[in-house]
Amino acid sequence: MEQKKFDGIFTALLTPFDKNDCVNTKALSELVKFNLGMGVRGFYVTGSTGEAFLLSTEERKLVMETVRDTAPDATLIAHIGSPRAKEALELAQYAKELGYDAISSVAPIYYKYSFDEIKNYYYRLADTGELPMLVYHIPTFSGVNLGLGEMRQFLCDDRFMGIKYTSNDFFMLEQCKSSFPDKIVYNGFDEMFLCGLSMGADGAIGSTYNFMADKFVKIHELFKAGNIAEAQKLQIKANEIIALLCKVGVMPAEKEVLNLLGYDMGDCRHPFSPLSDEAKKLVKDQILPLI
Ligand code: MN9
Repeated sequence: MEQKKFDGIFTALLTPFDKNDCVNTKALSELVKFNLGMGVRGFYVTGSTGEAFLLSTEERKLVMETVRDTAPDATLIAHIGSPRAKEALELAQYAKELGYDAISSVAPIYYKYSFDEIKNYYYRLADTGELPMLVYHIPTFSGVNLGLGEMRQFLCDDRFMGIKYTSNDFFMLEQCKSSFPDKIVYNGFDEMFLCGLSMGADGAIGSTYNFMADKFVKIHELFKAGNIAEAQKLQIKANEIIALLCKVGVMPAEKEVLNLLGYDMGDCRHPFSPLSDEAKKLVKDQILPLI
């Protein structure tokens, strides 16, 4: 596996919807181009941030295809995870057909599966997709908290390229990377990117990069150059913005930021609520000036 192709900053793309609640492919292409201009290495497509679990199979395919057509040279990772394993398998195959570089999945959610069942889910996806598999570790959302011993069982397997690591247990992140230095570990919480880097992360996948990837590309460069003081200043600046996004609701607020920047993102899909006028005002008056 080419390590270089997979390191750096990856935007966990938002999915824009039009007035009729359909995927807005024109706005999606524009968002992808804007992100390429900010220096991202590639995209994580139809993940949590892309509202994967609120999209139909056909919509997920449409998003995957639009991103591939707009950014054929970027490194593309398709999140194909689904509580319906059959859907995940179909999407794994589709990612391969489209020429994606890797696939990724959250652990199967809702039912309490045994670790053997979780392993079989991942193995079948990796074998069907015939692409490097990235385990998406996000215990607070998925309710599946794989431990170090379990994670090692994936990392020692040639079919698995690494982990998208969305947890603040940085000891475990370090242990995963130190045990398998050739595997890729992506930091998942943008507000803790610098912590992840200092414990061995190769890069990051995140939602706030949709409109401020340039800051994180810079943090990564500064870190690699050993300029930790400057990297820390930038992380703190980004965190001022992220704290406000959290106050409003991360994804709806991110879409509103982009709406104000001229990208037609619409709202997040029901059961997310549209932003109140008060929340819109906060985004405009407090977040926008910080970007
Ligand atoms: O993909 C994102 N995680 C979730 C990663 O959405 C659960 C992060 O980018 C967060 O949105 C971000 C704000 O907490 O770090």
